[in-house]
Amino acid sequence: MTTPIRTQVCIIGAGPAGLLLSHLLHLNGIESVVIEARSRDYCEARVRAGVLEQGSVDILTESGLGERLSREGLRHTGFEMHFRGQRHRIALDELTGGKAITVYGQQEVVKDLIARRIADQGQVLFDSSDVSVHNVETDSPMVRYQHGGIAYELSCDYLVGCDGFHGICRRQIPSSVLKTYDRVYPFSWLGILAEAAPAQHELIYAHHERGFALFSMRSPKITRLYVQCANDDRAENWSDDRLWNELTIRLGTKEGWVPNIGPIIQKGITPMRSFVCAPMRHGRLFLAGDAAHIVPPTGAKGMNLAVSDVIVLSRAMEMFYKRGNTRGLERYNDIALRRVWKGERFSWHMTSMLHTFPEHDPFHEQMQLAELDYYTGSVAGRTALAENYVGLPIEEF
Ligand code: FAS
Ligand code: PHB
Repeated sequence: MTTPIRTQVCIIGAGPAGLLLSHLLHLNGIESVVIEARSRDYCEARVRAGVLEQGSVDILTESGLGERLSREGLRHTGFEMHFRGQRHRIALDELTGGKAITVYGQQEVVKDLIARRIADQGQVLFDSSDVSVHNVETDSPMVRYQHGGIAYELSCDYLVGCDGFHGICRRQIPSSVLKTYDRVYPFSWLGILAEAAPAQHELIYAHHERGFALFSMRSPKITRLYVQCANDDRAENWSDDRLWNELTIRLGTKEGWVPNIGPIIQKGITPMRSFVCAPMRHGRLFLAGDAAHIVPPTGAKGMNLAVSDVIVLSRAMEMFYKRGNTRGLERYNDIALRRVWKGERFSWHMTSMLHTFPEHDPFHEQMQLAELDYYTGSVAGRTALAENYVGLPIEEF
């Protein structure tokens, strides 16, 4: 016995993409239901991205989610690149007419979005199971799922797959239609959270002959750090001493800057991948966020590309529901994909420039150092880095 129900937009996945889409649709009077496999606690506890582009900060602020973000987020007007033991600052605000990035953990964004959806009586169905997708090529897609021990059949006008890289929605696009682009890198990142006051207030991306390292932070008391490691490496292979020794060598400068050391409270390994699927629409199914694309985190683009997909899609749905105009829905795939590919390019470029590759010979390393010299040594080069890092503009329909 299944209970038939209906909504305007069904969203699968309560990560940043699904939650933000539901919130923006609500503000435009469009009804949605979010179906999420995991618990609320699980979704709020996932430690992932840390950097918000200017456009992500703007949409959260403009849509009423800026209070804690402005109070607890760390606004950065620059970041540093270290190589040959020297530091090079990229002055984001000077190079982009005042834009910046904000360090604010993805889990904080998710907490703010969930709290607001609940406050607005939004339907976010955590702990859903047996989720399946049907009829996406008709004008009434349908989702079957179990929630609270009851089986439901949810019909909708549009279905949006915000279910991440391992979700079910991408698979609804026939293999005769779907094209995928995939690059798995020959290394991973070992990330740690440490109870240590950040030794400086801006992020550092470091190229070193021993491998890449990244210095970031979560608060005035918590430092976030990453080291490049082998794909088959494991967090337990890295003692605290080995980690701090490696981080100090790779991030340290000739003038003596080193990160502060403290108790490590979280360790985890993240593989590195570039992935895109096209199209991001099939029939009445749309894909947004990691369901459609993955980037190596070197460019801090993952969550931000999910946000920009959702900004475009929410504008398209507003155009349809308020004015009966389908132009935005028809243009979503082209506009979203064009910005995704530019995010993929920047993430691939930062990854290629900063990491050691097993197949690299001395010539490759000189090319990396020449790239780093060029991009930090000229206004044109620094501007190219800065405008990508703060986030490229989103096209209008
Ligand atoms: P998400 O994966 O966040 O959310 C998808 C949701 O769908 C999940 O809650 C999942 O439970 C749910 N779901 C899946 N299948 C379902 C089903 N069948 N039914 C119902 N629900 C289903 N990005 C950065 O910018 N910087 C970083 O440092 C960074 N680090 C990362 C580290 C890790 C380990 C990972 C995995 C990703 C990292 N990312 C990083 C990228 C990450 O932030 C993503 O870009 C971001 O989570 C994308 O958000 P969503 O598209 O909403 O997908
Ligand atoms: C983080 O703070 O987790 C972070 C910052 C910048 C990146 C990736 C991760 O490029």
